[in-house]
Amino acid sequence: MKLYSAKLALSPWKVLIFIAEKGIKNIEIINLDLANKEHKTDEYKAIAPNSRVPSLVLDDGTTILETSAICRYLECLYPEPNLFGESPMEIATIEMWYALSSHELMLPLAHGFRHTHPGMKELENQNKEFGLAQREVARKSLKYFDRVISDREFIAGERFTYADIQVASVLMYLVKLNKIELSEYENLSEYITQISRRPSFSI
Ligand SMILES: N[C@@H](CCC(=O)N[C@@H](CS)C(=O)NCC(=O)O)C(=O)O
Repeated sequence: MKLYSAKLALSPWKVLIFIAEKGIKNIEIINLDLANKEHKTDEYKAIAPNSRVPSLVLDDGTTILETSAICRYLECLYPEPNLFGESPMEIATIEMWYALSSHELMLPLAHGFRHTHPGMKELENQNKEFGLAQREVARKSLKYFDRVISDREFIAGERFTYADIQVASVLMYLVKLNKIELSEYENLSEYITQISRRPSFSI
């Protein structure tokens, strides 16, 4: 299998964390240079028509796009350690926190960054006003997630799951890029301190 990835890109980083948590060794990592638009070539578009990373190409040439779809596929091939839940309630809880954090935290932070940062001009049809408004939405969500994490070690229950990969990577990657100080959110800061000790997060 081949994983098309990119250095310093959030979505592929989540898959790399997932792979490290599982201890999967047989995936070749191919890094595309997004700044040089290596993801916009005809050759890569034949693999990923949306010109996005990550994409996972199987040995028979089949391609899987989308971070969660790739991780779910790998979870089926490598069930241990389980990261998507075991009981019906646990599966639903992980999915719930994944979806909530995607819509209410990751997207506003991503828009806040992509629509305001000069370095993103080439990749985004920027609307600064929209970006700044999304940043304010993100601040409210950060407050909400700070309260949520105040009484627990992990976002979706008693153990580390895919929902933590989502929330922690988003916080580590996108908060600073929005010129927001994570230290303003005491409980989230503590959560990140703990999660970042996991070896999978140092890749
Ligand atoms: N929903 C997709 C998002 C993938 C995505 O947006 N990847 C970014 C890197 S983090 C990308 O390829 N950006 C290239 C561009 O914007 O042109 C997923 O979860 O895999």
